[in-house]
Amino acid sequence: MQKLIITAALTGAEVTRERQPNLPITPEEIGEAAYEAYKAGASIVHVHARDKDGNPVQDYEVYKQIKEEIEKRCPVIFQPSTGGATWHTPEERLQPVELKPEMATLSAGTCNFGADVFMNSQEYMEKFAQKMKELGVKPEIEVFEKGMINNALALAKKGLVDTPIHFDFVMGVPGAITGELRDLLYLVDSIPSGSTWTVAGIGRYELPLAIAAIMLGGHVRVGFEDNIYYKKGEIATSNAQLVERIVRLAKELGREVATPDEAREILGIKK
Ligand code: KMH
Ligand code: ZN
Repeated sequence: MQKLIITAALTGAEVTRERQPNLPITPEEIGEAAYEAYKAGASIVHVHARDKDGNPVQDYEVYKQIKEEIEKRCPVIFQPSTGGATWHTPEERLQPVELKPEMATLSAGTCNFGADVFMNSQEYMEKFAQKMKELGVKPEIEVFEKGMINNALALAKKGLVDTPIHFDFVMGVPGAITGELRDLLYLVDSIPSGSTWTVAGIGRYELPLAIAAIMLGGHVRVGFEDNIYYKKGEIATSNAQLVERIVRLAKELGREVATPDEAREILGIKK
């Protein structure tokens, strides 16, 4: 089995300081959280930018500062979001890709997202994929529903996404696929062999899906974007605390944890 790639989704676009007092918001705080997560065992950090008031933004300049704050601290893979928040325009969402990060997310379809709709038309999926290909950015295909796998395969067929594809199954967003084990098995069974996949279980789904991914040969995403609790009723103290638990579980289950360079090799990212 491949070594386990752990992604820390540090901030997200939706969680507030009111709900999670330890949420990193400024570029310095995100840089420090990335370093702590890296020391704990994360090889990728998935990042959303915020302004000074904590509002989600997709500004090139803020992502540039975050990238610098991370890179001066550690060699973890920087993976900015092109999903942003549901109200961001596609043009805003694409801005961090101009930084030529090693990776970026690429959402592969439209779905309900709580009370909102997360819009990803075919036109814009193709534009995002084209831009990432041009700039040599490895896409992580975000899958919120099974049909999004088909959309990603269509992008690959058109030559806009290279194979093997790396998928992230985001499971448990209200309005999209739930995070039951049967849902995960269905998604894993639906991707071409040779693909890589990680799972981001939302809220209470985070831990059971992570354990399943460790056992099935997938990879794991944890962090405040997806889940703010360590356990029921107990707020997590840091993103690193959530990463540490995955490292402990992986050791118990006999799965080695990948360094950032090992993750690059598994994902086919040239440094
Ligand atoms: N915040 C969500 C609407 C991504 O980062 O690529 C979209 C999202 C996906 O978080
Ligand atoms: Zn995200």
